[in-house]
Amino acid sequence: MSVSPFRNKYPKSGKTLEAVYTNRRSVSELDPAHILGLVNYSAPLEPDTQHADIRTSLRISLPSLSESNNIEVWISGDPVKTAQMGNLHYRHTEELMFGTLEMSESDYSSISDCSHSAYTEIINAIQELGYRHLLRMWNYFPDINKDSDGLERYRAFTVGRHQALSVIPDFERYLPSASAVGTQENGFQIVFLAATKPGIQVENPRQISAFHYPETYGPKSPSFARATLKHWPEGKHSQLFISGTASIVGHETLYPESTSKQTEEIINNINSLIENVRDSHQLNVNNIADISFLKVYIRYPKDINDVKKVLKLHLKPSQPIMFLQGDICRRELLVEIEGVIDIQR
Ligand code: 3EB
Repeated sequence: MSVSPFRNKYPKSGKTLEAVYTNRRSVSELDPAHILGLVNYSAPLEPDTQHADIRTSLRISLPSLSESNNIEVWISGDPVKTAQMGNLHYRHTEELMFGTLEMSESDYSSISDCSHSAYTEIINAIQELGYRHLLRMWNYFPDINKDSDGLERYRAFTVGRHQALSVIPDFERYLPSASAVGTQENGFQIVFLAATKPGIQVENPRQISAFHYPETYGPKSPSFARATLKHWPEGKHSQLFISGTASIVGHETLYPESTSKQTEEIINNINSLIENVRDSHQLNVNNIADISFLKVYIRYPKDINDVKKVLKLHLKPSQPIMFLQGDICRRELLVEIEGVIDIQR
C-alpha cells in the first residue's frame, strides 16, 4: 500500500480538518484528493491540471498587503469528493462540506435580493445533502460601504441574509461564525463550512451579540455568532472559528480615528472571547497567541505598520498571518481580524 507523502505533512495526527496558508509554488505539493477547499487571496492561479477539479477554489479580490502565504487550503484526512448543485460548488467528506457560491449581482434586483437568494440556496442545499449545520461563513462583495437606494450595501446584504436564515425555527441559536468584507471587484462570493453534526455557538462578553444589535445599525441585525467551537471526533481535536472581530464594545465602534487603538481593542475582544471559551468549556486556550492562523483585513494599506506594531506585542513570530486590504462593514472601522484555533482536548 502506498502512502502519500502529503499524509506525513497534513493533516497532522489524524485530524479531521486542518487549515494551512500556502503560496503558489507550494500549493501543487498538496494532494488534491485531500483538499476540501482552496481559497485564493492572491493573484489568479495558473491553470493546473492536477488541481483542475477543485471547482470550489475561489479567488477573492482582496489585495494582499504582505509577501506571506496568501492561499488558504482546508485539508481533510478523509478522502474528498467534488460536486455541484445549482450555483453551489462543493467538496465533501462524510461529515464535512466546504462550499463556494459566486453570484452575479446583475441577475438580481438588489444586493439584499442577491444575498437572500444565495443564503436560501445554501440552506436548501445543506438540508438536502445532510450537512445541516453551518459552522463558518465568509461573505465577500464590492462597495460594501456604498449606499444603494438610501441603504448602505452591507446593511442591505444583512437584510437579505436575515430573511433567508430566519425561516429556520429558532435560527439565532444556530448562527455560524462569519466575516463580511468589501472586495475590489464585482462578484458576490460566499465561502462556507458545514457539517453533519453541529458546532457550539460562542459569544463575547465584551460585545452584544450581533444578532441583537439595535436598529441604528440597519433594519435587520447581522446574522452571525462571534465564534463557533467544533469538537472533532478524531484525535481529541477541537477548533474554534473566530469571526471577523472589530473594535466594537457593546455595540459601539471605538476609536474611529486610530487604527492602532482599534487593533488593541480587537485584541482585547479576541482575548475575552477566548477566555470565555476556556472557562465555559474547560479548554486549554488562553489568548490570541494561541491562534493557528489569522487574517487581518485593513481598510487603508498605509496603516499596515501600525497594525503590525501592535500585533507584534501579542503574537508569536511563528503565527501565520494574511494581511489583506479589505473594506470593513462599518465606515469607521479600519481593521478587522479573524482566525482559527486548534485545540487539543
Ligand atoms: C461586527 O462585529 C463587525 O455581517 O457577517 C464582523 C464579522 C462583522 C461578520 C457579518 C460583520 C460580520 O459587527 C462586522
